[in-house]
Amino acid sequence: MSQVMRDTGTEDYASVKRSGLSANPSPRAADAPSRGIKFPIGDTMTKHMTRQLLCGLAILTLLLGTAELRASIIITGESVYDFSSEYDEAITRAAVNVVDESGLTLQSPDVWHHGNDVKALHMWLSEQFDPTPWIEFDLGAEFELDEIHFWNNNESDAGNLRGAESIDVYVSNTPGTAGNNTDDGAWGTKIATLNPSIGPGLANYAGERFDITDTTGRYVRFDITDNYGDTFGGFSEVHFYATPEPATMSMLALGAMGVLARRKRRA
Ligand SMILES: [Ca+2]
Ligand SMILES: [Ca+2]
Repeated sequence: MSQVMRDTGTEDYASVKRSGLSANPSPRAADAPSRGIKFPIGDTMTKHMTRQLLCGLAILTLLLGTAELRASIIITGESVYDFSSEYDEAITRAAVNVVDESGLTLQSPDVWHHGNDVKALHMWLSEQFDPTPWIEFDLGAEFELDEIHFWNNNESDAGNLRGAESIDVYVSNTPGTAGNNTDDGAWGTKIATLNPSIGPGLANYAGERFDITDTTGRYVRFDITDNYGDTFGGFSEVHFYATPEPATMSMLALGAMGVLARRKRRA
C-alpha cells in the first residue's frame, strides 16, 4: 500500500469518527483512482488488521474442521446380550431384529430408512403381557456413548401402538444379572430417558436421533417403561454412536496449539 493511500485512509478514518458516521466509503475515497481491492471502510484497512483478519479466519477454519471431525462415529459390533421376552420364535419376531440391520436401507451417508413390511423378520416383539420389555446390548468393547438413533415399532396397521413411548437407558461396564427383570443396581447408571415418537407405519421411516450425556461403558440396557397402548412391546432397530477416540482429539488439540503458537511468534 502506498504512502498516499495510508495518509488518505488516516484522514478519512478521523473524519468518519468525528462525524459519527458508520464505515461507509467517504466521497473522497470513492473519487480516488482505483488501486486494486478496496475494503468497506475505505483505505483504513492496515496490514496489521489484514493479518488479524486472516489469523481469525484460519482459527475459525481450524475450529470448524475440528467440529466436523468431532462428529460421533457409528458403532457396528453391537449384539443383543439379554432381553425379557420375545414373541413366538416360529415367526421370528426376535430381539436380534433390532441390531442386525433387518428392514433398513441406506439412503445417503448416515441416513437409513426402516421398512414397514416383513415385520416378522425386521422388528422385535415381546411376548404378550410383557408390554414394557427390556433389552440389553453388548457394544463389543468399551465406548464413550454419544448418541442413539432409534426406530420404533413400524407396523403399518395398529401394531405401531406396540412401540415404546418411554425408555430408560442404562450404561455399565459389566453386564446385568442374566434374566433379571428389574433394576437391582446391576444395570449400571441411568443416563437418559428417551421419549420416541410413535412409528409412522410407513416404508420410509427415518427414525429419530437422540443426543445423550456422553457416558463410557460396554453394556447398554433399554428399560421400556411405557408403550403407546398395546399388550405387546418392542421396536424396529437401534444404532449407537460414540465420540471419537480421545487420542485423536488430543492430537487435534496439540495441532491447534502449535498453529496458534506459530501465529503468536510471527505477530
Ligand atoms: Ca430391524
Ligand atoms: Ca452426546
